[in-house]
Amino acid sequence: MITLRVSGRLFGLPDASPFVTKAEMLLKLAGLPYATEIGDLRAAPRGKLPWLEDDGVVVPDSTLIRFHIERKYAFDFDKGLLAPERGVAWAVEKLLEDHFYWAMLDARWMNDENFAKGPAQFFSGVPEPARASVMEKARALVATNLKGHGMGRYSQNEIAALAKRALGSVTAILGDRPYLMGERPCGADASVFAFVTGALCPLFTTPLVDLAASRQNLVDYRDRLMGQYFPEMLAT
Ligand SMILES: N[C@@H](CCC(=O)N[C@@H](CS)C(=O)NCC(=O)O)C(=O)O
Repeated sequence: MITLRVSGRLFGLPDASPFVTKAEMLLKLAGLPYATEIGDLRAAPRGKLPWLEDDGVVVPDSTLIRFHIERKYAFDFDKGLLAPERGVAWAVEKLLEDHFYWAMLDARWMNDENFAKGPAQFFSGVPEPARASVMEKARALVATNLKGHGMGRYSQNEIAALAKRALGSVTAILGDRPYLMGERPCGADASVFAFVTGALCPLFTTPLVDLAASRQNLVDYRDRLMGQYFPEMLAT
């Protein structure tokens, strides 16, 4: 029995966290039956979502979840790809996860209006009067992490320029193919779908939405894969 610990279907997205959406899509790509349950960050093995429980084995981190599926279920997400294609797919995935993600985090957490519409919802269970100070502490930690990563040291214009390059690279590699590397989905499609969908989320006021929306192949890709892997989201 596989249980994926998630943050939940928030902001009109399959999950508030792109890493959770990625992990859920990996399970779908591998054809594994699973259930989802809301995960409490305080119980998270590495303090982050997602994590997976598979017959008593606990696996933190979306990439370690991929490795677990590859190993335990002998599933090759990149079957049919040549070595250079596997290399490009991995590079795109990490461009989005370890670079573009921070631009998205900055837009959602550091902008007051976006924070109020989005991440503030994470704290709705915190009783008053502590809620405001708990939220401020969490935002301060995100600001510190953004500085530690480096993205938080750029101006808003610079972040937008970096995000534009990142999305432009994905657009160019995807071209008019149905999936990142061609006719079949590969492992990196789980990340591409998660991050493109997150970038296009209309709830947030950020240049990322316009940058992603101006790339028609990204919009079509999001719509196509949403219908294929998360059709229930289209009905909501
Ligand atoms: N490398 C991790 C990243 C996961 C991650 O950053 N999750 C965020 C949500 S998008 C999280 O749980 N953040 C909570 C925190 O940092 O306190 C993965 O691939 O799963």
